[in-house]
Amino acid sequence: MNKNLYALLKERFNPRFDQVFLQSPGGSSWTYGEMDSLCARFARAFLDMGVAAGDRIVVQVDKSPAAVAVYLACLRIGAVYVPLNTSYTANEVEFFLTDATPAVFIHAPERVKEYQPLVGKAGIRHSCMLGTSGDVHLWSEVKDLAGYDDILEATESDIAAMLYTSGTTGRPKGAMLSHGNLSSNALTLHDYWGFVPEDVLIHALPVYHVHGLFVALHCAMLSGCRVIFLPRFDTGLTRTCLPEATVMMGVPTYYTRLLADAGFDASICGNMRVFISGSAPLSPQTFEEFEQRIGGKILERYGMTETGMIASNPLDGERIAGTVGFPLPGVEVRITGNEGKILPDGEIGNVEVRGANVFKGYWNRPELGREVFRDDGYFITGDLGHLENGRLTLAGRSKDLIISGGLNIYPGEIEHCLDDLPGIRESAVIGVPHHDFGEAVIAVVVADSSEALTEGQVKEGIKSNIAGFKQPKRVFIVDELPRNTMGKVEKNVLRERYRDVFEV
Ligand code: MCA
Ligand code: AMP
Repeated sequence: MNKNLYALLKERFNPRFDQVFLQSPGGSSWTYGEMDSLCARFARAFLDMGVAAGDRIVVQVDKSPAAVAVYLACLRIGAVYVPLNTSYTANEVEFFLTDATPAVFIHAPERVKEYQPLVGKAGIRHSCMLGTSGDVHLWSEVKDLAGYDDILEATESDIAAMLYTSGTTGRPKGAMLSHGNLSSNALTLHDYWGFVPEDVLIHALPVYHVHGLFVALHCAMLSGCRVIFLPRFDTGLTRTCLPEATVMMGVPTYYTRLLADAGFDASICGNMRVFISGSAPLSPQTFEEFEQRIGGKILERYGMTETGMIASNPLDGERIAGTVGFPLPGVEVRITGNEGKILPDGEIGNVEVRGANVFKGYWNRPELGREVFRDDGYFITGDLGHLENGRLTLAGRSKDLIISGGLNIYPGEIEHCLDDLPGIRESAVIGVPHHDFGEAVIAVVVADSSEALTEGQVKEGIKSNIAGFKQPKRVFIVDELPRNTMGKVEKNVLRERYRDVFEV
């Protein structure tokens, strides 16, 4: 049997071929049948370019129905889909191109000047432009093509997508997710959250991360439901779409922003059956404020790029603030001490996960894969937590990670960038509480004694090298960094010192 994820999705949405799949707030829409046909034409275009199964297609484009069709076309022909955050700079993209060695690179038309030299340097056979509206660039090229209507035979372990996730040290690494990984997680979530064809999902998330691309779209496609496809999260627009919606998925920032809007109240949520939150911790205050205002509880779940979704609060049972619920069916979770010994209920330790959802390893980095897997197949997530009566509660991270507005930022990457700037001797990057993003990045730097350094100079110095969301929102210049007796920078001291920089 064909284990290609697209075969599964298509089998499920087939009875609803004429129904609307993606609907933009402006009124234009794509039915499931139209999306299948566009996907078939992109698939044909890629085959004509010589793309073979297992070849990577790197895609950095704005959110649009065509971006979704490109993803589905990659699945269809067994190519490996590699989406990139649109805010990555050319410097960051160069690394991804060199690492992934794609057969095709698809980018936004506005960035052609920046990317032309990179494409030549990386020796990429085909680069194409894809904008958000029809009839130009790749859209026009596929318009009159005869679609590739087949779906390439794939096994469960064939790689469907590769998503870059930053390492605690060094450069990001590509997590390889197979057709089996994605299918198993999609089926589980679809059933666990009770998706039905009558659902209407508000989709305001970007489509280059697990949350917006896999979790949201796969649940919708398995049920054949309608998706209100917003170009980005906007509080006012989301509010106007709520009355006709039944499900929303978002990062905690979406909910804090909605709650800050006086027009967000129970009267516009009459059809809503569930609000789902994930990617970052949902604060108990937001959970409670939401319950008081709307009369229902946000359903919080927990996942990772490498594993898809791991645990979820129940659809029907009790949802508890500050917990991420029960391990999903088919997903095993255990808590271990530092030597790998399994800890009893209630004790905090490493969260480890095993199941059909867990990724196949890091692209070209087998040694890193070995570090994060136990011999019995459990994956060490880098998150800390405890289990109590089957429920998982997270208690921070052993990995040095900042999550800002649902986006992951590894301090090491920013510190390398800062340390390369003239006038900086050393730096420490930390996350501190932020009223909108949950956590915000700040940098504490030590200047070379001879130089008079300003916050503005430091910010300007790294601007073109790293994506906007990673850039420190404040920079503090100090004489020295606090260190422990081993000489290690005491980031907890810095976090305490700067905890009130932003109004929370
Ligand atoms: C934008 N900016 C940010 C962020 N986003 N700064 C810190 N953290 C952010 N998340 C900065 C920009 O660089 C810019 O800075 C300024 O804010 C305005 O940018 P804009 O794009 O207009 O911001 P926005 O539209 O308000 O976006 C904020 C957002 C967005 C809506 C929270 O970041 C978002 O949709 N986040 C969701 C990310 C997501 O999908 N996460 C799931 C990952 P300047 O003004 O200085 O230029 S998947 C995952 O984590 C796992 C698997 C899971 O469990 O789901
Ligand atoms: P990513 O590397 O983008 O896949 O992000 C995965 C990380 O996001 C996890 O390892 C957690 O640290 C964090 N995360 C995801 N969902 C939650 C949640 N509900 N609560 C707390 N942290 C979360």
